[in-house]
Amino acid sequence: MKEEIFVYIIGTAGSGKSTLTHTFKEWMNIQGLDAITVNLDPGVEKLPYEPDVDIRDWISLKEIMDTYDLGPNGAQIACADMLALNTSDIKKSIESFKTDLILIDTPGQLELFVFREAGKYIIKFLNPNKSIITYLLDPALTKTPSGFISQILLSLSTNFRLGLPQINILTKTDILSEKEIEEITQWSSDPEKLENDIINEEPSIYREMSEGLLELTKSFQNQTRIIPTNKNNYQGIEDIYTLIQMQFKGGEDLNRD
Ligand SMILES: Nc1nc2c(ncn2[C@@H]2O[C@H](COP(=O)(O)OP(=O)(O)OP(=O)(O)O)[C@@H](O)[C@H]2O)c(=O)[nH]1
Ligand SMILES: [Mg+2]
Repeated sequence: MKEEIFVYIIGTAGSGKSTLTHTFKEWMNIQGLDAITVNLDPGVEKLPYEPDVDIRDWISLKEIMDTYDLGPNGAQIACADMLALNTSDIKKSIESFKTDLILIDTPGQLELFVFREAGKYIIKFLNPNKSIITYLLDPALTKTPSGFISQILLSLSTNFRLGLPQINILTKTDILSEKEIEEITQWSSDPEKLENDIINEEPSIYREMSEGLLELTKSFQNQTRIIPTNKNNYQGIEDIYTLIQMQFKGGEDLNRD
């Protein structure tokens, strides 16, 4: 019996979603574990992996732009809404693989999947009870205390909107110094440090605004923990896999081949 756990890989544009999809699948293969990749980005031209299921087989951004005379942003919105019309075919295609882990690479702009109806609809249609979100934090947006809080708020907003178990992941750690990685992971586990550090950041309005926001992030403390990863090795992937296991199987390993 295959597990069919759906892992939705979500993050801001360029945060490393497609790269993590690729690295995660490679790691699963090396471990002798079963997984497939699903590309839900109709506009992507080049992917670092060969998707097993690909939305571009049903929807093409270029075609939508031409047919409806839309610019790239309008066409992305139209495509996101059209995703919902193809869920039945996508589901059939995924089910034909009979696999344990389904790694779903979502469209570039987070709001297309998280805030429009289609994302929620797809999750519900595929399997809401066996779905988990991995939320990617891009170092470029996470390096300062205010950037970190903004990213955590976006992660919480994603969590609130989709209402699923969620794992926060810091991508591209190879472009950060050891000190920066340590600082970001400390902010995620130690709200007092975050509070002290934001006090020193300009503009001073952060001091007034941050109190309520820090309280909010504190109340979601178990969801602010983040796992560092990067594309050059498999750092963090086993931890992500273990957290997925714990969520659905109480920590038991999926069947190895
Ligand atoms: N140095 C470094 N670069 C990375 C890493 N992961 C991704 N990148 C780079 O970041 C850029 C964006 O990566 P993608 O995986 O395409 O990110 P994405 O979130 O799928 O991007 P969109 O779908 O276009 O929003 C690419 O140039 C990647 O090579 C990493 O771990 N380290
Ligand atoms: Mg991508």
